[in-house]
Amino acid sequence: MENKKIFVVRPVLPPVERYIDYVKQIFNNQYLTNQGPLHKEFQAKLTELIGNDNITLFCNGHMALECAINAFDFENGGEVITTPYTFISTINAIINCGLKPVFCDIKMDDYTIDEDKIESLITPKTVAIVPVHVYGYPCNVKKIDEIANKHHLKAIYDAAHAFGVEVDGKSIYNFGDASMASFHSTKLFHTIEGGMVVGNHNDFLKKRLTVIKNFGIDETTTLIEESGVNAKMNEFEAAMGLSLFPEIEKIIARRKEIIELYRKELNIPGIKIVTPDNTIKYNYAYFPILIDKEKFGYNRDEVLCYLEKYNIYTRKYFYPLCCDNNYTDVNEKNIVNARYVSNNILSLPLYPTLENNDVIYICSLIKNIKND
Ligand code: T4K
Repeated sequence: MENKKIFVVRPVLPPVERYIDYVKQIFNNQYLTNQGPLHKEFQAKLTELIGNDNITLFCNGHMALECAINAFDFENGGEVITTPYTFISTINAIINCGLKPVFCDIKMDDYTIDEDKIESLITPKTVAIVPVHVYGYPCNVKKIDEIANKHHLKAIYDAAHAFGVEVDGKSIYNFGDASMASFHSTKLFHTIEGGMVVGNHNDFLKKRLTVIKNFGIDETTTLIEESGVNAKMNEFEAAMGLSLFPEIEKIIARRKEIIELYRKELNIPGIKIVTPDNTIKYNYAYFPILIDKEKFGYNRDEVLCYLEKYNIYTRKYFYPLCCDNNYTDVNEKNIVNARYVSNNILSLPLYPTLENNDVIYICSLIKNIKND
């Protein structure tokens, strides 16, 4: 066991024959990218699953989010209320659109943006709210959508981690003005690299994004409507999504089993594990533990280093905070919880092929940690 390396994530893969069958189709029809037949088939499957046909596919989650924000044509310098407790992609997408992130604190019970603190950060310059369903824990979408409507702001969710999550029996992607998904290889469902934007209210976003992600070319008029980018999903990526599609429920079920085992084994003082609200359908995307040194005896960095000695590679998702760079400002008083969580959180290995024995081994190392 000690020589085996265990990473925080291993990509889930479909049966290789299934992927090869799709690749053969690509070779036969010689359509490799630019909204080919597999792209269309994958989009149709997602439409059915999510119950929304305003879906646009992208080459990755980052470009999906950046293009979604861009599509609303916010005035340069507009303020966007968001969380510092996320992957840096969220903040870079806001900044790359010429906007300014304004950081709001998170809640200690699920690390998502504190909806009760959003309104106090709204100024005449605020144009949007970009909350993040971090680890797949859903933000308070109903309250946030209400605030956005009341103040005429757009709610654009970074739902990179939230594939498969449902609130009130409907996909999480059906809240807000738009949501982005990441289909990166490290996600529970993926297309190698890939992403998606789901728009709500009408098909404005889908039309806009289809143009923006294709250099700004509007194929319906052959006009170049605006300066765009190249952010299209290719056929090999769509093939991976189609190959993994039949596995989604199995993947989520196995992740649930692993998390339940972790929870049972790690029921010890000083280790806090989030319990998502039982009214939602959760996707078991990550397994973060919050370590309280006073009660546990060791801090997060000590646990990380100790596990590494035994070839267990955990990750500090999310440290440092996304406001800790030289291109954004922050009021430290507004991010007290985020600062604490970022300094004490550790994501443990989680992927369907992780064996129960591996989980028990990781937990026994944590429980028996010592200075050696
Ligand atoms: N918004 C949020 C909230 C996000 O979390 C992300 C991405 C985005 C936006 C942007 O979405 P994308 O543009 O990525 O679609 C990873 C992922 O690259 C990134 O997708 C993800 N979030 C972020 C949280 O994590 P790293 O730097 O931790 O990945 P890496 O390469 O170190 O991989 C982690 C472990 O996984 C490695 O120890 C080994 C293993 N691994 C990884 C890959 C890629 C494999 O075994 N095989 C593989 O192919 O960023």
